[in-house]
Amino acid sequence: MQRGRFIVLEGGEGAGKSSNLQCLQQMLEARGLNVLRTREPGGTPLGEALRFILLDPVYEGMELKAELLLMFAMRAQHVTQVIRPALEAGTWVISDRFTSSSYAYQGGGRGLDNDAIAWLERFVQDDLRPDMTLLLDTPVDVGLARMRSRGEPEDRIEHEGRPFFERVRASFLAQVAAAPERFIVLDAAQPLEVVQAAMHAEVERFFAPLWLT
Ligand code: T5A
Repeated sequence: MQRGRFIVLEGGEGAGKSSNLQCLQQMLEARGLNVLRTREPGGTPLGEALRFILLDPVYEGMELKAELLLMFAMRAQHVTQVIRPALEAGTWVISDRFTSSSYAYQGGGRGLDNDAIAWLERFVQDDLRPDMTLLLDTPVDVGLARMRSRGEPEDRIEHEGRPFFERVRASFLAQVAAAPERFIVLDAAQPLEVVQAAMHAEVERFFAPLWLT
């Protein structure tokens, strides 16, 4: 049986990850593939419990290293319980965020050491890396305006100010510059139908050799 593929959607707040993940799922299922949709923080019962803690404003002032370690504790469970078994069973896994978010938020946003994040990445994931990461890139103001237009209370991380989110965006773009072969960047400030059409075309192109086998 052919191993499944692992696709991750990344981006800042309000970039449109959830909106585009649904479209991606439909596109892959239309090809007859089994698709598992998941998210981080979350993805398992333990991960969802940790998500609640990570995002609850009651934990304002959480130690930055504690935040990073909770992200990787969540990920350890997610990788072992959900992602690896699904890929080995031939299922395609599509995730709303993964380790690039740790580099962007805890590394770029919080200023933690990227070498420490890289060590945790190897410790928790061994050789598991996404086959493809779609970065939905928007100017920070666009994403924050979309997020706020939903009128929902802000979570602990959404409370951060604009400079924090500028650092997050800069980190995502630096990750792309360092490993362009691993990322597809989509201009997510465009209307949703335009973003989805671009995503569709990029995924078709990226996996074209696979569709032919
Ligand atoms: N985090 C996560 C870390 O700090 N480290 C880590 O390692 C990980 C994994 C939760 C938080 O955790 C942090 C990052 C986050 O702060 P989350 O649940 O993914 O992660 O949180 P958000 O990014 O805040 O999720 P959002 O739901 O806000 O953003 P989405 O999913 O990117 O956006 P979406 O699809 O819900 O769209 C937002 C709004 O915009 C509209 C949608 O209709 C919706 O109303 N929209 C568009 N409007 C116009 N044009 C478009 N192209 C649009 N696309 C979407």
